This record gives sequence, structure tokens and C-alpha cells, in this order.
Amino acid sequence: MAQAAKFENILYEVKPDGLAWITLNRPEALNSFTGAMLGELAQAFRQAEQANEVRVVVITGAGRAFCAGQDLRANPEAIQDLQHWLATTYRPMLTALQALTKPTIAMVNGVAAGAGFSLTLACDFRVASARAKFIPAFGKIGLVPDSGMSRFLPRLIGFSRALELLGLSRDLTGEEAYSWGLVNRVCPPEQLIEVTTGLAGQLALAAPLAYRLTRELFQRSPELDLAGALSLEEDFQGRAGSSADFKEGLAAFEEKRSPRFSGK
Ligand code: T3D
Repeated sequence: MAQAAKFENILYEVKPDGLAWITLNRPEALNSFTGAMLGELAQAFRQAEQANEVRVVVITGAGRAFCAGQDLRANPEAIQDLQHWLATTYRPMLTALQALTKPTIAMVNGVAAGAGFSLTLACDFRVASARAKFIPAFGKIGLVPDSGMSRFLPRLIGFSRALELLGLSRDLTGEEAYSWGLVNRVCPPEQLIEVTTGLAGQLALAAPLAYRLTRELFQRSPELDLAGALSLEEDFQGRAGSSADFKEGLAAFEEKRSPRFSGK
């Protein structure tokens, strides 16, 4: 272990291979979110962004669950004013997660319910155990999707399927989530770490600047017309084309070797 920071509700660990592992760590309550946990997550995301040695961030849950969403018992004050609660706890966490320029993977080891489901969607990739379950949860307690789900879910699986899940409070198994295009990989539980580490290892070798700009292109293009999308591509390709990574990519091609990207 290269580095370990102290948190009370999550584990944060950076491994020598450049993977930062962030583990939601309240297994007795299925890793459900409290205000304290959301604050720690935001801090961990900022820490991972600043750490040069971190190439990829993996988020998972301790024990049998990924995350059961908002802790429905621990924060009675949350229920008094949900608008304020969301704006002051979930929003900073999600903003810090989205501000990460490094690839993020949700390793979904068990149930991901409500805002826990949302957290998986806010990551770049999802790797699910066949035992995972994606549970909308919001509708069952008379709420609407929050913590980014309204933005991410329809973009990933389309309007109609997203509305089916939320409107009917329909759960998805890991296998179904894979067949719906919601997760990138699904595997037996005992292979989850290996499959996730394999994907993360490949991402760690990708050109960091090109990766970051590609993600931003995909995030912004749905709001652009063709002219706008082409302009953004031209702008970003200009930046990527003047990077040291592009020179390294060309040199590696000529020398018939794998590139070693620096992110510059
Ligand atoms: O409220 C706001 O602040 C607004 C924000 C909302 C965002 C949201 O996330 S809304 C959605 C909140 N989450 C849920 O509604 C899910 C509630 N949990 C469940 O439906 C079930 O627990 C699961 C389907 C996730 C798992 O079922 P199962 O049978 O595998 O486990 P279990 O026996 O129900 O739970 C095990 C323990 O975890 C149990 O505690 P106990 O009885 O052994 O002491 C259970 O109460 C606890 N637990 C599960 N989910 C939560 C929780 N404790 C607090 N909050 C939870 N969300």
C-alpha cells in the first residue's frame, strides 16, 4: 500500500499500480449515505485528483452491498428539507466526482439503491458482480430521482427505459444491467476485483489528456448542434495535437512499441 488517509466512513487507499480505491464503509447499514460520509467522499475525490500517482479511481462498497442510498434513519434533519439537504451534501460530492480528470469506475459488488445507484451512474464506468442489483428505490418511498440520476440514466439507457425503471420501481440484476448497456462488464462475484483491476490497468495506460478531452466532448455534444460539435472537436484536437503525448504516440508508432504517455 503506497498511501492511506484516515476517514471514518470510507476507506481510501492508493496502490502502487496507480489505482485509488475508495470503499464506502458502513456495511452494517449497507453503506448507506450519511452527511459525514458524503463529505468524506468529496474530500477523497479532491485528494485523488491532486495526487499525481493516482491514474484511476475505483469506488466500491464494504461487505455485501455497494450502497443502499440515503441512510433513512441516521439523518432525520435531512427529511425536514430535502432540497437544502441535497444542495449541501450530495451536490458537493457529485461536483467533486465529476471534476476528477482521471477515469472513475464503480465496482458494484451488491445492491446499489437510490442515491447509491446514482453514484454508480456518475462514474465513467461500471463493473458489476452478477450478484449486483440496481434498485431505483426513489419511487417506492414517493420521491423523484436525485443525486444526478435524472441526468445520467436517460443518457446511458435512453428516456423510455429510464422511465420504465423509475416509473415502475423496477430493479435490474447485474446481467440485465449489462444487457441494457448500463454496465461495461459483468462477472461472477469472485472475479469482480480481477475484472475491475484489468479494466483500470488498461485505462491507466491511456493518454490522460486525450481521455479527459474525449470525455468532455461526449458530455457536451448532446447539447450542441453539428456546427458546435465540430468546433469543439477542432478546438480539442488542436490541444491534443500540440501535446507531448501526441508526439510520443507518433514516435511509438514509428518505433513499433507501446507508447508511454505523460499527460502533457
Ligand atoms: O432522504 C433523503 O435524504 C433524500 C435523498 C434520497 C436519496 C435516496 O437514496 S432515496 C432511497 C433510499 N434507500 C432506500 O429506500 C433503500 C432502503 N433499503 C432497502 O430497500 C433494502 O435494505 C435493500 C433492498 C437495499 C436491501 O435489502 P436486504 O433484504 O438485502 O437487506 P435489509 O435486511 O433490508 O438491510 C440490512 C440492514 O441495512 C438493515 O438493518 P438491520 O435491520 O439489520 O438493523 C436495514 O435496515 C439497513 N438498511 C438498508 N438500507 C438502509 C438501511 N439503513 C438505513 N438506510 C438505508 N437506506
